[in-house]
Amino acid sequence: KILIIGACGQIGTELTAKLRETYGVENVIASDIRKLENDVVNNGIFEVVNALDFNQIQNLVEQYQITDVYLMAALLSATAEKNPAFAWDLNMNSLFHVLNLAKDGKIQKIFWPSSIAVFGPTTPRENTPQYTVMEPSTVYGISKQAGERWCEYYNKQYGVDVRSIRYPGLISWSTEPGGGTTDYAVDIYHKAITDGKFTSFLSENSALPMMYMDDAIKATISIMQAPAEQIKIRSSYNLSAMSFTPKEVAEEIKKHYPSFTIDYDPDFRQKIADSWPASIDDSSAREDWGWKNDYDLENMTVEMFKNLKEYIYS
Ligand code: VAH
Repeated sequence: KILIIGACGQIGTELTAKLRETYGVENVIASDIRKLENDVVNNGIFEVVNALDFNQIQNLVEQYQITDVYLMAALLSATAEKNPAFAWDLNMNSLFHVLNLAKDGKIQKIFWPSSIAVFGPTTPRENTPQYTVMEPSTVYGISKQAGERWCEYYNKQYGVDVRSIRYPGLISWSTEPGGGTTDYAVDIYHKAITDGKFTSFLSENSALPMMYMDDAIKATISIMQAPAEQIKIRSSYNLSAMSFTPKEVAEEIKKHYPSFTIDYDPDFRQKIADSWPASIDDSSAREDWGWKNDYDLENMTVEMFKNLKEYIYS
């Protein structure tokens, strides 16, 4: 049985739907601090849980005889800069709670999301390798970097089966991002349909690694399904699909909406973006557990507009 913590978030929402489809509604317990009126809450088992409350999590694990936990509760990069102490508390202590449950033999397997934010201004920016300089300069990046170290430590010292991916910016038509630096790349598709124009909070040539949500969910489930011996890296795997700038995604959008226009008004998030890689080398994930992306900028853009028009703006 599976427990998802942070099931109502940007990734959690789509992950919950896919896990229910894959393993059966009765085998997936969704939880979040908020009980929203949405599919996560209405289409299966849902519990309110605070990811910082160890006893609440432990009780759920015992009540439902949970084996696998997906810990998706976190503060993202832009929000974390505004609330460093809380970001550190939430991002680290929720991880310790789950790692300790596994150490005590109460659960078997953990998925924990890391991010390209573990890299920093001193990291080689192009085709960033799996192993390289890592000096993150954001609170979010520091928490993800520290979390990776703890995951590897619990694996090596206590045999905890924890698996992790360094997600790039994620783009979905059905879920909204919640306070990240890559959020513009979702908003731009909505604004292309509703306004025909968009103001980007990143400058025109800010290249960042990105991925369509379907690929991210596929990677998450596939790393969890792989035999344990294939998961050779127990900190976190680089994962990549595409890389683009605001200008490049705008050009792609113009193929569908020729009159679409973009302008640029960078804010504090520009500095965060400038500290991150522009593109990622994910050959370890491809070799170790067979990762392969289905979407690039072109076919993602087709899917985004098709689904947004059919389901959101119909
Ligand atoms: C953020 N989307 O912008 C997240 C992500 C690639 C960065 O972790 O904070």
